[in-house]
Amino acid sequence: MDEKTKVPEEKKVLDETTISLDLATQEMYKKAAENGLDTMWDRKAALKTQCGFGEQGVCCRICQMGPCRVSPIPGKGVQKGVCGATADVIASRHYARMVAAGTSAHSDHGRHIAHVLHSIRPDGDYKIKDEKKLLNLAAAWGIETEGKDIYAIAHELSEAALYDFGRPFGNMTLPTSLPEQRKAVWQKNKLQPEAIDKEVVSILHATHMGCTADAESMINLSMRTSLSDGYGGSYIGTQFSDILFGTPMPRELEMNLGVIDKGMVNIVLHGHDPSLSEMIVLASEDPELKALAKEVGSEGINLVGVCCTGNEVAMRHGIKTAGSFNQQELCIATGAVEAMIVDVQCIFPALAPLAKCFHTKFITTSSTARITDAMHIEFDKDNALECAKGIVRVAIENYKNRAQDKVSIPDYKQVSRIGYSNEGIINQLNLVVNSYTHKPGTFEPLAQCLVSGVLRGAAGVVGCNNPKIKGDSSHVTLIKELLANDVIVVVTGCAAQAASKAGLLSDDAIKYCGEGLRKVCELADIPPVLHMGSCVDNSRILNLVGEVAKILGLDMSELPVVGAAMEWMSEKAVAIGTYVVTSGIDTFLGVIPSVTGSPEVTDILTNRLENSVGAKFFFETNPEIAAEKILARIEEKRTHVDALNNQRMNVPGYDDLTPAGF
Ligand code: SF4
Ligand code: MSK
Repeated sequence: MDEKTKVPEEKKVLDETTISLDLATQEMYKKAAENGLDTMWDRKAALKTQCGFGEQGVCCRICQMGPCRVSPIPGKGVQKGVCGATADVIASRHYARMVAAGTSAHSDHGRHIAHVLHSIRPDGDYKIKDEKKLLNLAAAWGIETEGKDIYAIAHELSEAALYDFGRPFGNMTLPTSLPEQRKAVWQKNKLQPEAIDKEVVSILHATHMGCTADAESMINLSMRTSLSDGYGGSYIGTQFSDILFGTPMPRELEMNLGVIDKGMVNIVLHGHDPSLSEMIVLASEDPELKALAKEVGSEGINLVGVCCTGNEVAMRHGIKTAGSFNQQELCIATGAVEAMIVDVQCIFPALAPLAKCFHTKFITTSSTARITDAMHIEFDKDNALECAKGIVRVAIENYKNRAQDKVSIPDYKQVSRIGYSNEGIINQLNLVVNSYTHKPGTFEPLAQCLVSGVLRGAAGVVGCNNPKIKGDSSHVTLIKELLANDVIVVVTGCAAQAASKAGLLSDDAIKYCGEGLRKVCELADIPPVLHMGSCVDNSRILNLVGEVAKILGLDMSELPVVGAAMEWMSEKAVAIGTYVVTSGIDTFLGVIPSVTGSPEVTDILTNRLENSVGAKFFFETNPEIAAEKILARIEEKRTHVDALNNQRMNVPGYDDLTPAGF
């Protein structure tokens, strides 16, 4: 066993029931730990007490006069760094840098997809799968499409979007779903993003030693930068992926570690960028490779996903999901994985030494995420399918090296309904359109359910797992409380996988719902928790909220909707939370961000932002209390839709104005 992977002898195996709600995770952790393997929970425990200064955001190492650790208590201890930066300056700069890194990750992903769109040709590996979306987006970017070849339009669109990354003048293109009232709020507060790369560069400049030293200005810059993620990089990543790989539609599949198949060549896809995983999916269907898988003695090729790549291929192809962020190591620990293929983001460096304890090939494919001790096969988008076939071949040929006596796969998998892109949701809503709405193909029925109060509100529960919290428990507890109170829930990222494992993406979950939500689910034939995709697909949620606000003539901040990231860990989550709040949607964080050493920054985020953008952050680690606060906030925000409902009730023929069945 690799020395780097061994659990030190004096370290004891943790009580598995404390690490995760999920039984498959508990079982696999226990086996891994008993076999001397080291996983995220063991490493978290080994850190013992984590650094309090870092935790509160008051340690600065921005220049080499530091690091400077200042006191988080006003008036007590050292109050300033060498340059005179206070806790407020240090914590706000730290926050801004998290937003910059998160925005960079999503936006670089979006840029890569835009480059793939630019490279397509009729005889190439990548094709146009959603022509309608291509034309709609081309119109939004002001591109003339009449009489033009579809590939020429795609190239023009990708160039226009790539221009928005470095636009030298003016402002980047914003989605058409954005209500005018929201744009006005941004204009008033100088929050309109100029260009995606420019925002990241500018905020890094502003956080450089000797620049912005004012917490409020720093948070404002953070908001502007985050918008270039949600409405720029992530939006491009999602929409252009739909053009290239297809817009997801509802489907059923199985999730959890039990989808790893003892008799097959198991290939785990992990990361975020679908341009790689799409080609691996195609390669795994290649007749020659399928035959090779049989020749080596297996029953075939079993592709499974993890984290957001898992979400991408699940939503578009029904590829089973083996797990979320906190199960990445456990996949390898089953001993049945021939290859784990990764691209970018959320990939533990620990996977490389862990893979060496088994026969697993841990294959990195991107120069953005090279990892020591991994096998590296650079993915070439211009020779994509051949490259993907080569990677799949490595996995198949590795099957013979599997030690069957090391194989242990927890027998847990959950059937889930997924694939609720905005278009997928609208298709379902068409089932409840009646004579009043007359608008099939819109979110009108959903908007009217919110107005009538059949649904009290809607919540986006998103984000990661974090070993500071018993895995999945906060996501699941919060979601169940919301369902019981007629709040419909949409999920993305690892929160979606948590919901899936807990059976919440199924019709069976209707048993957790209040009366109104139950009716909506039955009529629209949907589960009460809708899987909308990966982390970049939070941009789908922004579009959904924007469209509903436009239908009702309201600002996004006037809708009874909230966001929640109860187990977040990533800088991307900070960018997401910031653009959600800047969009006018309250956001609940179940892991406290590293800003509490500054009362000023904490006050801005959890209080004062409401004055400028109509929403704020709530820091609440207890999911039950978070649910209570969310419900109270939703009722507060219902004032605007209640007013619309009162107007509606005074309209003659009111009875006809209710969506069918309500
Ligand atoms: Fe210390 Fe100021 Fe340098 Fe930060 S920027 S490390 S507070 S001297
Ligand atoms: S993968 S960012 S752990 S949601 Fe998008 Fe999951 Fe969070 Fe990574």
